[in-house]
Amino acid sequence: MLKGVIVKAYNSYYYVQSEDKVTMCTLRGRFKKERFSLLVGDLVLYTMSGGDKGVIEEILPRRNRLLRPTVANIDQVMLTFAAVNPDINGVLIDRFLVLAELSGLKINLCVNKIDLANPVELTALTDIYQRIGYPVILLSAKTGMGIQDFRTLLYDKTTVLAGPSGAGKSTILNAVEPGLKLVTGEVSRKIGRGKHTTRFAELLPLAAGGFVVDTPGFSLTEFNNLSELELMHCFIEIAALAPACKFTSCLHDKEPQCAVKQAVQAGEIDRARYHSYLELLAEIKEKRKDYK
Ligand SMILES: Nc1nc2c(ncn2[C@@H]2O[C@H](COP(=O)(O)OP(=O)(O)OP(=O)(O)O)[C@@H](O)[C@H]2O)c(=O)[nH]1
Ligand SMILES: [Mg+2]
Ligand SMILES: [Zn+2]
Repeated sequence: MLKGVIVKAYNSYYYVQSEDKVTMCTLRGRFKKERFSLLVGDLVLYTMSGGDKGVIEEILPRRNRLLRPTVANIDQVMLTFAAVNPDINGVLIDRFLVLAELSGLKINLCVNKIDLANPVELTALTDIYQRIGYPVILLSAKTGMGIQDFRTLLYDKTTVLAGPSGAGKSTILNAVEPGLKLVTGEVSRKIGRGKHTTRFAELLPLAAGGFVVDTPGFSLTEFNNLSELELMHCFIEIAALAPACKFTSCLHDKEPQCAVKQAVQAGEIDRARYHSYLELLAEIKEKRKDYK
């Protein structure tokens, strides 16, 4: 049997890549009921069924899966922002980070369009995240600055680019691998709003080895079904201190003898991050009230 990875699912065919070859595969009958649970990124065993088509015989265990877009077996997420247009800010980063942290995947912070940025202001912001432990990658897809290093980070991995619309995700990927020819700019945005966009993710192969997933930008407004505790765990530097609080149920808001609040006072936890956390905590509480 041959082993490959599903790079695309379309019209009840699965496109399975093995080495440099992509084979259109159907699913063995006994798997049919699992059809909708088979994802792009899944590793499968398949046989050739005559002609150039294949049949998927076995689905190998899945390491992880991202919900948006639904892709399996991802190595890392590049959370991508523009330094300018749309302007980056801490609250925006923090909101996207909450969603990204929920996936449990390794997260890198990419800031694109540094050709337009004020380096001093940008560094002040990115330093906050670097101190927490997020790798920060500065890029300009336009001038090519940082693209070579970025390419190195993608080598032999499956990487998802996610972030606000207009950040330059598709432009970055085109700079990394010109053959991808992804749609960028206003056109991309118009398609994104239309009905006929490919709603399903695709693994795009890199010549050097590895795959990337381009995703359409989305705006973050609400966090559905997120509990206070889940939120807290998405702020990794806050969650790390929580065990030192007096109350095990401490949400680091009004509670006394709170190690997190002490760390904010001492300047060990960034105040702006803490405020983002409180703001989101309040949103969750508010939403709960609405449902009652
Ligand atoms: N100045 C500058 N402009 C850039 C850079 N990278 C991308 N752009 C521009 O930013 C705009 C948006 O780029 P896209 O690559 O379409 O952004 P995206 O993140 O893929 O957006 P969505 O697909 O809507 O999520 C385009 O007009 C690009 O030309 C950069 O490094 N510097
Ligand atoms: Mg795009
Ligand atoms: Zn606390």
